[in-house]
Amino acid sequence: MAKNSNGNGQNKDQDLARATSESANYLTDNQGHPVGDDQNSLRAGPRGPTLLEDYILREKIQHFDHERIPERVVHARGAAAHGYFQVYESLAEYTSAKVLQDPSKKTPVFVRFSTVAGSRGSADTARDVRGFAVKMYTEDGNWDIVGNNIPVFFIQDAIKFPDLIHAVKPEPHNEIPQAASAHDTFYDFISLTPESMHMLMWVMSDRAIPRSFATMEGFGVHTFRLINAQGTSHFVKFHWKPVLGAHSLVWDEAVKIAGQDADFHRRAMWESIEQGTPFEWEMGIQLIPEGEESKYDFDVLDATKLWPEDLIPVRIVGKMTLDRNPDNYFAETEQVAFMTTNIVPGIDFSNDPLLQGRNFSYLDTQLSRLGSPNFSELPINRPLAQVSNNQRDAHMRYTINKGRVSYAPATLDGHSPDETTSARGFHSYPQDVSGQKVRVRSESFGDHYGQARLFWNSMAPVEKEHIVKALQFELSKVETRDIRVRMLGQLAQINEVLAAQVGLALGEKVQTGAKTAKPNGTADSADEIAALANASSPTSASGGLERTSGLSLEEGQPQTAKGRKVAILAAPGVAAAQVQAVQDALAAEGAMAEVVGPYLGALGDSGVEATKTFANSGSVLFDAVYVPGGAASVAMLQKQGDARKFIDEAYKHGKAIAASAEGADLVMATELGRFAQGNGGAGALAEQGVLLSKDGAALARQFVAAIAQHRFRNRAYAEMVAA
Ligand code: HDD
Repeated sequence: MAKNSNGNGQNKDQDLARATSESANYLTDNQGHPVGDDQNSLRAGPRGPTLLEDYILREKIQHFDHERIPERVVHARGAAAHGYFQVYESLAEYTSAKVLQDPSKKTPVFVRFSTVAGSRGSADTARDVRGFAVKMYTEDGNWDIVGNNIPVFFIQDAIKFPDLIHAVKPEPHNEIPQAASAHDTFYDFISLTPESMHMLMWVMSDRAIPRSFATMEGFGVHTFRLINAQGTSHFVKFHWKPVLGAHSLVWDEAVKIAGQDADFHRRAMWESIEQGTPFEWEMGIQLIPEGEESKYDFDVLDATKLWPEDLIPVRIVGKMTLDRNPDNYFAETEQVAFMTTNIVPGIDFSNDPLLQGRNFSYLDTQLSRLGSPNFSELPINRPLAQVSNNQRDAHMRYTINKGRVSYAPATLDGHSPDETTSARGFHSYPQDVSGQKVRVRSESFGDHYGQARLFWNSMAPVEKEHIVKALQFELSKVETRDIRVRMLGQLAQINEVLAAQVGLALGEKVQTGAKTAKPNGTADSADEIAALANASSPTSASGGLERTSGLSLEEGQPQTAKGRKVAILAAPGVAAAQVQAVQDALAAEGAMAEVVGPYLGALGDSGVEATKTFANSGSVLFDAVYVPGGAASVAMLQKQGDARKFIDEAYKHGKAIAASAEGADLVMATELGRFAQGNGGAGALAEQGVLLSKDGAALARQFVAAIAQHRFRNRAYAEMVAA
């Protein structure tokens, strides 16, 4: 077959190297002219006016003036990394997609994580959905799974997307609030949109404040199809399960981190990859054979519904590893263009109306953001597969096509590329389609509360408490009472205990039904309501399940200290051997440690160096705290409010705390220590993940095990400690 090759099959690294201008070892302008002076503009005499002739000045300033491209209208803030995907065993039974067939093949990937509502400069830890966009450079062209860290969406039809986004974005008259859904326009829209209730439950849950990109699940959200070589179709949902388990921040941490380190998530990914610890996920699929979808009481085309894992298990089929940071944020992370239409032969769309609308939106948005249909030629977007067609020209054309044929059919020069009619070519699944042209929502999309209840029922008590607190926070920021009341009405449809608890913080009494009935028909104390909170609500659109696994973050997570970050609190006189011992124990488990001291650098002649200080970091940036012995070090830290607060705050947030030898004195000097005295002291603290011991080696082991538990929810004094 003749080809109009544009060289796209070249090695990607070579292409990238060609695209950089760093090869000259002297300064040039953009035309390659050597520059003799980059410090002074050309002027008429040392004190005279600048000359128009100064092409070097003009080119440099003009390029600068045009440095920004429009930020993404949603998902503006993001960070990305390179890596690869490998399937565990051939899925040829289900799909002819080559990327899912050969376990020996490593398919390069580029993955961008993002928040949705905030602009490019907003904080990483805002309460929000996270984008989880995967681009696989497969041999049959690029495959993008443009997903989120939540498996469902706010709306069922793409025509509502601009409304949803206008409602959640900062309000148009004063551009407040940034990166936050806690405001009137969002809840005005949501309270009038019952189909959003399931997604709202997810966004108010701990899922919306992930601990790290590495501890986030990813979901393709929509139902797609897998098609095998015989043309058999299965409906499929794609999942990414984090190898480290799914973990979240607590709200107080998320708020404080936004101030202490707005780049918390992107920094953690960058540093981990630089240190040689990749981020890893396993790919999972849920399958429903074509024709069997109607046996469920939810519609597989409805993006506000998930497929309960207890009904349709997730089969783990491969692994994705992110192990290389981008070289240049703009060229790669900012210019990467994801599109739901990037699928490969063996995978196909479903009729999900949200997906169908997205299939228009992404190409359109890339034309607007990147300014030319040639965005697909940018190094980060260019497929590794050959590109060969008769499309030509347009702004910023990179390819130099040869020959005179740019049309088909053609005989001249033998140059027109042939279609691939064989199995290799992309062929849409030949689904029967007929019907009237209508603008209607299918009745099968009509249940808006059943799966919201399934989610609520599936939460652990502490997760329910977090959802209630999140809604109390969000709705108390809504200034219009009518909207608040309307939201309580919606919440009552999901679970009246939930609505009543949220209502307490809003000064509203929520009528509760039979289950919570009081003589006056209301529930009016937090304790009374909490006692009822764990009763399950009846569900629908859930395949008959009242609850399902796969939704709670408190269940079934792998226990590992890998990737965790530990603060070692130290001052001059610290026992260096104890610091070393815990550092070794942590490193052996793949956890990281930093010494936090009163100042940077060598701590007296202890041989220990502080890499962080109480001025530039706080406990919220770490997963656990260790206090080594050394009488002088501990005596100094005991006098520092910041050091004591560090421990109290870590305690409040449920993090593992350990202290060896004299280090225990610092723990006992905190507010938590004072509560513990007289209440069982060190023994009672140990059960709560606060480990005080003289035996350094045993302590290090227990500490690592405690970190692996992620959080201790049984902290007796958590509410009392003020930090
Ligand atoms: Fe979208 C970006 C995910 C619905 C229109 N979307 C964008 C990104 C992700 C998602 C991860 C960022 C990609 C990147 O990192 O560059 N979007 C979703 C998911 C949805 C969804 C999981 C529902 C299941 N999106 C959705 C709809 C529309 C869009 C219904 C429009 C009809 N999304 C866009 C967009 C963006 C975008 C405006 C902004 C920048 C971009 O595409 O490249 O076209």
